[in-house]
Amino acid sequence: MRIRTQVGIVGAGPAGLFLAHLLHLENIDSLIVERSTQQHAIERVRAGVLEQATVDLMVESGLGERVRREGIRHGGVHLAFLGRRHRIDFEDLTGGRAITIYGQNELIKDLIAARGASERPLYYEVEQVSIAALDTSRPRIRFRQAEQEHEVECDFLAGCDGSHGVCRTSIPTAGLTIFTREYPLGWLGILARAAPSSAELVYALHPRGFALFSMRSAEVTRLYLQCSPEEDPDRWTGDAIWSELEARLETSDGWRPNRGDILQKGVTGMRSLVVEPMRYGRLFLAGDAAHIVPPTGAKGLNLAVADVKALSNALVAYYRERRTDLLDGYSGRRLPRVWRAQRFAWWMTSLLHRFPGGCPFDYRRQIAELEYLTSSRAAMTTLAENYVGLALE
Ligand code: RFL
Ligand code: PHB
Repeated sequence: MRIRTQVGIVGAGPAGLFLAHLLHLENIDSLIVERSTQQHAIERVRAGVLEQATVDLMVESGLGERVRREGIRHGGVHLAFLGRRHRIDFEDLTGGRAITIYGQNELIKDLIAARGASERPLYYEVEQVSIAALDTSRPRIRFRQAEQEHEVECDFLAGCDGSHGVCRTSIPTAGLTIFTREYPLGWLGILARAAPSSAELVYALHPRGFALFSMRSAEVTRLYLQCSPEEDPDRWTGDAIWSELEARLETSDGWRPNRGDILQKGVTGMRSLVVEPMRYGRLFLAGDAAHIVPPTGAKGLNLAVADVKALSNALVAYYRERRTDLLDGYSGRRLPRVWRAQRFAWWMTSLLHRFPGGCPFDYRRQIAELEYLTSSRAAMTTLAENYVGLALE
């Protein structure tokens, strides 16, 4: 079947769905193709920290109802080392800015509901997705669904298909430069039915490695342990996970996470990647398709939302006034902000993990940095400003 749309979007993660939503509000048509099932897209456990600007955009674009009711506002985080917790007060250090705990799956549910209400097309479980004619004025998406071949003729393509998608790899190698860095680190993450024992997140550096205490609600905690990127999560019993989390997180005042049933567990590897430019012809990359950050700075989802806000502004200027300057400037404006987040995520990762092959010197240096970070207002402000994030364009 041949289909025509204005913006063809590959991937229905936060980037693809949010872009489609912003375009719909401006009466711009789009079509989204998604490889996985709707259920898988909703259930995948990933990010939990929304920057203020992300929440503000949800509210401004009519998606604010549930996040305002169910999101948990946090005015700071704790850094734990040498058995003590130190609070970094974001609100005080950044003139009232904060973060909000709201699971990525909740955002996805809100966006799917908005897409449904728009009555514009969203195809799940598509196969053999390919994109073509990127450097013409009629780029295309081809895919199969339910034994049927489809070809979508578009004005523009948005590559929102994450870190393993087809859009980035469809760009001729001469058309882009990829900057990448692998870390010899992984996170074993669990979701547990246990009331959070701390009101705010705890990032810990322990001689045995990094650990993070986070949450999703008043009943559910989310915790992570540094491990090898090749770690098999099934090798870990529930008891072993809790003992290791307690060993790394417990502080000398007796604070520790509450134990509970483990609802989900998984291992994530860590990588930094930036694609330059974030555009090829009429294909625009956004979110994890354009850049991957290690999760320590909680930036990935927020960067994806900031990208699609900038991209939707540029597309609106094109359709309203036939202006192409914002489209031409999209990559150039986004990349400095992407690199700023990339630097922050790299720094948080280096500060808080024990690297394989690292030596006692490294650990002492990390402790010295943490001591400085938690005692100097200037240093705390640097962390706070970057963690709560920049205002959107
Ligand atoms: P996504 O979410 O990966 O969505 C891409 C979608 O594209 C689909 N797809 C295809 N569809 C059609 N055809 C193809 N050929 C396709 N190939 C792929 C996929 O099925 C998928 O549905 O990318 P997007 O939209 O750019 O969003 C990025 C975020 O998901 C990601 O950056 C965050 O989850 C990163 N992240 C965090 N970010 C934060 O801002 N705060 C956090 O607290 C945070 N914690 C995390 C995280 C990521 C984690 N993992 C698992 C990597 C914690 C973890 C553990
Ligand atoms: C999470 O709650 O999943 C989370 C929080 C902070 C991070 C990464 C993930 O840095």
